[in-house]
Amino acid sequence: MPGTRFTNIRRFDSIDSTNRYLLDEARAGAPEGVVAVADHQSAGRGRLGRTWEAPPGSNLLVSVLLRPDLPGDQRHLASAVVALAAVDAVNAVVGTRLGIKWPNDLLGPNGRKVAGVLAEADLAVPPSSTGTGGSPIVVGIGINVNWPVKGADLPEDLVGVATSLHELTGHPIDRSVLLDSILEALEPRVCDLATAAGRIRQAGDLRAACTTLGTRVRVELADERFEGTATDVTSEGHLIVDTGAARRTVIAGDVVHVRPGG
Ligand code: BT5
Repeated sequence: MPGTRFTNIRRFDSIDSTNRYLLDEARAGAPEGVVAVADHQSAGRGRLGRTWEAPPGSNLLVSVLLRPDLPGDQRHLASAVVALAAVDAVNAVVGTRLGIKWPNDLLGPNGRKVAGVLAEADLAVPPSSTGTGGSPIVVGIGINVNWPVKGADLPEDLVGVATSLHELTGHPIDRSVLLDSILEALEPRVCDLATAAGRIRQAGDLRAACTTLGTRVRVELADERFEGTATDVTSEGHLIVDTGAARRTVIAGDVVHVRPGG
């Protein structure tokens, strides 16, 4: 996208995972701003070993390589800026305002999942040899653009869970227009990651877009579950959950699921 750092766009008809590809590129020293976009992924990744489904030629499957100089406890903001850029772009291109279900889902007004974000970092990789920034974070997003429509061909576990921009608007959407809009919206947000004031601004935008706030949630960590009301997103991007007995700080990387509470 001209005028942004995202000018090196690598397109694939089919690949296992755009995140896997960019992590390998990062290990080989690729600079910030490389983008990988695929028409189909044979092994699309979700968080924690889960999979991301999309039939060939239907949805946006894209990853970006970032090298932000982020304090370790603020790394979730790298993932958040991609989610926020996608919210901006969907609003601009399609006129639909998606909400962010903390930590990494974009939901339609019907509460169904339109997109998921996956940030992966290999902390063993040194900062770029080209001198353009810090340790790499690959942030991938899968957006259900033209699939599913009317729930057709959905795997059983996604029925009533997934929706698409086509389904929400009633018409097909041009994926390349949406991608350009995301990269344009992402540029100033990534710039913000470089300063304390910018990071506070991005965390504020995340808080404003986060539809989890004010709702009852059940939080599943690897070794613990608890329920409470989600009350805030901190300036690091963490979720505050008030259990009644305590205000718990929930860190994105520790979360297995955040589900509606009873
Ligand atoms: C995510 O994980 O939501 C992150 C998805 C990231 C996908 C992108 S595509 C480009 C880049 N390259 C990759 O390999 N990955 C990234 P998680 O929160 O773990 O959600 C995964 C769960 O969402 C699955 O277990 C399913 O239940 C559900 N799911 C799978 N495909 C879906 C879809 N198309 N729409 C809605 N839900 C889906």
